Amino acid sequence: MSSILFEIRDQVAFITLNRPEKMNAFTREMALLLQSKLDECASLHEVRAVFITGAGRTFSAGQDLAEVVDPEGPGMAKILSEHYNPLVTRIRNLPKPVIAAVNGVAAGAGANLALCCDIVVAAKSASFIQAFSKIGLIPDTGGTWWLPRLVGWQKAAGIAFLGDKISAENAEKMGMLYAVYSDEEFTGAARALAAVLAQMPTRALALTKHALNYSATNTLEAQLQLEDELQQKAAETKDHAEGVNAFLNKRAPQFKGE
Ligand code: T3D
Repeated sequence: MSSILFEIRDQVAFITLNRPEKMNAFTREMALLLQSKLDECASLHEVRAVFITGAGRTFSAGQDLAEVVDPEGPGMAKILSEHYNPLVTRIRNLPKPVIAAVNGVAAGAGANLALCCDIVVAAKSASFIQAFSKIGLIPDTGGTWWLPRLVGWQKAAGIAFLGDKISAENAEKMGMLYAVYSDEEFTGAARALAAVLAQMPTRALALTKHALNYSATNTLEAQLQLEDELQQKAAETKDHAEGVNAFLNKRAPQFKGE
């Protein structure tokens, strides 16, 4: 069975991290396969939203620690530069919305991979653990970048230093998540969200994502300039014309992602 399951349905690419017996911990093979699936999502016109979840009771326990101590393994330098860093940049640069549907524990690189997605939703029983400090490491996979931006400096430091388990409800209260659903509703609600996003004006969402990426480091003046440039591009899309036409004719828009 593949460590990454991949299926396209109704213009949504469903990606499932699939090593449930090892809490979907990442090996090199799995990280590289996920990278290639994200590339496929970027290039396929029929994919208009990406949905990442975990098989079984966990989202992901992060790096496979058995691989870390394997003398034949990739070693720390490759684990970050060839596995997780390219995953984060692929997700941030993918010109389509990426949803992390956190079904259970998300630990270490698994937690931060979820947090770098555009929209993070979680089941009520899910949790987030910056497990790094427990094994003498620092948060990676963008954790030191995302956490202070999402939850503020104090909470970020506490969560990163202590490595304690943050429930989905507390994570939502802190601003780490878009929504938490009951365990019963979770799969349906998360998929419904992906279905809605896949019918939206994909290019405008991609341009919005681009603007949000830059907002973290831009000055206000630079961001206003960027919005100006990106809005010109959005205004040239067929979906913009369709949206305006649908509004004026009092009908629902039919966006094509063009
Ligand atoms: O060098 C580097 O490491 C650089 C890269 C760093 C990136 C990182 O992600 S560092 C952080 C790595 N992750 C962790 O430290 C988390 C370790 N796992 C846990 O803390 C717990 O397993 C969980 C909280 C995720 C779940 O706990 P629980 O009690 O529900 O399950 P469990 O019994 O601990 O685990 C079930 C199985 O999964 C077990 O295997 P076994 O004994 O049944 O054969 C366990 O060993 C395995 N497993 C869980 N996490 C990992 C793992 N195997 C390898 N690597 C793991 N990360």
